Parts: sequence; C-alpha cells; structure tokens
Amino acid sequence: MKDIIEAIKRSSLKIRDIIEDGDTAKSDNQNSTGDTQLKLDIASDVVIENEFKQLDCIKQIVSEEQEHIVNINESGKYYIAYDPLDGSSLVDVNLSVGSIYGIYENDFTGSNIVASIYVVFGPRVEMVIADGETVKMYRLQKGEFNYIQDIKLNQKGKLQSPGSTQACWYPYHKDMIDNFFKDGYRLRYSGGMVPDLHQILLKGGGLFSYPSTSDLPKGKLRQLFEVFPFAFTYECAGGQAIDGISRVLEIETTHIHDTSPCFFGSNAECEVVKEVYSNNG
Ligand code: AHM
Ligand code: MG
Repeated sequence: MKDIIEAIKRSSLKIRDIIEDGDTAKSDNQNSTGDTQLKLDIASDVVIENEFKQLDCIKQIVSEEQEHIVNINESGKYYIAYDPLDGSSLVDVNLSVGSIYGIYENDFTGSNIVASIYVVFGPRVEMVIADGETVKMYRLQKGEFNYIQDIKLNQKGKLQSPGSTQACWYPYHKDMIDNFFKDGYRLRYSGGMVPDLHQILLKGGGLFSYPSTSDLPKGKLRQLFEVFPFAFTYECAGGQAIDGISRVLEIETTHIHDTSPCFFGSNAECEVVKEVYSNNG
C-alpha cells in the first residue's frame, strides 16, 4: 500500500502542473459515460496509468476515462479504480477539483474496498487517506505531503450539498431537502464532489446528495470511481453512505461504469434520508 500512496503523491504533483498549465479545451473523445473528455482528463489519466504500471503490487486498474480494465501484474494484490480529475470542467472557472482512488482486493466490488484516497486541488493540495480504521489528511507543503490531522464526523452537521437537476427531483426528495434548509442547514455546492465532500468532512458533518431523478434514475455518480471510495471514507470517518435506504458498499456492480444514487453524511442526516426513502422509494 505504501508504494501505491507514493505513486499517487508523484501523480498528484504532475496533475497539479497539468491543472496550472494544461489546455482546458475539449478533446475529440467521449468517455464510457458519454461525457466529452477534456484534454486535462486525458493528460491526468496518462500520468496515473504510467505510475501504476510500474507497481508489482497492482493486479488491475480501471479509470473513469477508459472503457476497459487494464492488466498490470497477474500476481498483484490490489485492484485500483480511479477518477483522474473529477470535476475537470471547473478548472476553467478556477474552482477546486480532485482525483479519487478506490483500492480493492479480489475484484472491483464495493464490499472488497480496502482503502480509499482522494486528492483535492484547490488553493492548497490535500490528500486524504482512509484505511479502514482512520481518515488522515496530508497537505502538500514545499513538495512534501505532511500529516495535518485525522478527520472525524460529528453526529450531525450544518451543511448540505444537494446535487443533480432540481427540475427532475422527485417531490419527496425536494421536501426532504427543503426541510433540511428549514432546519437551518446552509447550502454548500460547488459542483465538484471532491471539494464538496471534503468540506462536509472537515466542517464536522452534513449531507451530500446525488439522488435518483426522473432523467437519471440511477443517478450520475459512478460506483467504482466516485461512490465507493467516498463511501469508504465517510464510513471510516464515522458517518454513512447510502443509496437512500441501504449502504452503497453493499451494491452489486454489474458493469465497471455503473452509477448509483448516493447520499454521504453524518449519522443524523443519513437517518432522515433512510426514513424518507423507506416511506417513498
Ligand atoms: P465528472 O466526473 O464528469 O467530473 O462529473 C462528476 C461531478 C461531481 O464532481 C459532481 O458532484 C457532479 O458531477 C455534479 O453534477 P451536477 O452538476 O449534475 O450536480
Ligand atoms: Mg468524476
């Protein structure tokens, strides 16, 4: 695992340079989900693949930006699914973006995730590692990632990040979101799940939602690259990650690019979601 973390640190330094200097234009390609890839997405993906290809401990990798799984070393132990530059269209307007890595054993299944790492590229570069027991944050300072703090969620927070197209929300979902606001929750939504989820983690709690909607019944966020890694982080931090009713990490993935509705939060908010969705889903 140490080798993987070091490879992610090296990749992050290069991706930071790509963000600062790279071309934010669209490429001519689409990824598996049908999104037009930016040149930044492709360049970041190449950096990570080249780093991971050098590690014997990795059996397979799969990127949000690629159609297929890539075999690395037949006798490797780890399977890594990653989103090289989540929220890349936000670079154009100079908002924060991030890389997300889910590290699995045996196969790419939610119940087999053993660690998750994300890197936020904002005014600062921060890396957060969840290893099943703790969630630790490191910050890039003078070329080194230095330990800053452990992250633990409170039982209840004050922020909410309600994602997706509001016109397509189901009425019970809209009522639930409105009720959180009536209870005093404050809106925090940048459109980048890495900084939005990072903010909730660091400010002690709240709720991030990307629900099932009438236009996207299975949500937008991808299980292997986005949902499972953050689910693992939130559970390690003492919170929850659910599809409305059940833990997202119990979902069976049928295709590497499957998506899922998802809610990440501290316990009090997730219990409200479960109650609403059990009565309406
Ligand atoms: P991307 O992987 O194409 O960058 O999309 C993922 C991003 C997430 O970071 C964010 O939470 C979500 O898309 C925002 O979507 P929306 O604008 O529909 O709320
Ligand atoms: Mg993404």
